[in-house]
Amino acid sequence: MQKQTFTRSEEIKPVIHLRPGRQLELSRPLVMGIVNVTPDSFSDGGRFLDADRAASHALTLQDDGADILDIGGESTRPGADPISSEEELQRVIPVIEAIRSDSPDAIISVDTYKADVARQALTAGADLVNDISALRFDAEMVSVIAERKCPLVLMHMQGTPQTMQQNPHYSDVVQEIGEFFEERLSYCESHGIDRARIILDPGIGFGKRLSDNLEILGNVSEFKRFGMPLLVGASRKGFIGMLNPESTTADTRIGGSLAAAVMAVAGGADIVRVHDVAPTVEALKIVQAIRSHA
Ligand code: 8Y4
Repeated sequence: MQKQTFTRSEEIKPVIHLRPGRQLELSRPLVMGIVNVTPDSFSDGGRFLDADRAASHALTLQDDGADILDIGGESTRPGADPISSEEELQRVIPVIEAIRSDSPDAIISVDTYKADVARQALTAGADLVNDISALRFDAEMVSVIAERKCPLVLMHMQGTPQTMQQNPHYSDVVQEIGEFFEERLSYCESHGIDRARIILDPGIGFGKRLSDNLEILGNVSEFKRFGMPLLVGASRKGFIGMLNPESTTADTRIGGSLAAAVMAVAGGADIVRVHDVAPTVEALKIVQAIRSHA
């Protein structure tokens, strides 16, 4: 049965503006592929080999259909230790440069909460900044984003990566994340960051219990009230392992990750951040076909 008489082309097609002449169209769910640039613990081939490996992984993810490549040098897994900005720069800058030279049209995001890293990554060719601290960990970050006029992912986290999983607690997790977004948006606005460049992210796994993660993924649509792009990252996270402890597929939690990505998109997520790009792209094509048929 036909539910609406107007055509889809009459609907507004939101976009995120990147540097002049480049934009991200949100007319279908987008896939952000995860590229970790961390030293290979099994060899001491050195930084060049680490960067080379990461850059070729990034290009594979792009071939697999990733719309955005998210390059990160510091692990933000629960309990992971921070690294210096010098160390982080030496890891991520060569990778961004290599991707940019091999693939001039790639859309590159830099996963960092450090202003120095964001600044130099943008100069090296990154298009947007993915800051898990939502501009709270480095006081200089807000001016980098305001000056460069680049898009920014504002992610919710309770605590810090070192402490966040020690005793997370909410009385209403969805409401509290919404209040956090309000506060961070007014901070951005008062520092000259245009709302049109901001992407909101509830931060699955960042200071959240299993029940909090399920509550968020079941209520993604609540965050649509901001009228802004939404990003959700659930890929391979701990809550999937809790629900599927015997998950085999090379320990990737792939089936669980696909289910979480599909549920997030069904709730209105515009971008999903994933490790397994090829199967996610396959799954989201079917989601999109079902939605446009409706
Ligand atoms: C296995 C591998 C298990 C990785 C867990 C993990 C998000 C993010 C991360 C997110 C945004 C992660 C940098 C955590 N998660 N950025 N970053 N949103 N915007 N853990 O959800 O992938 S790192």
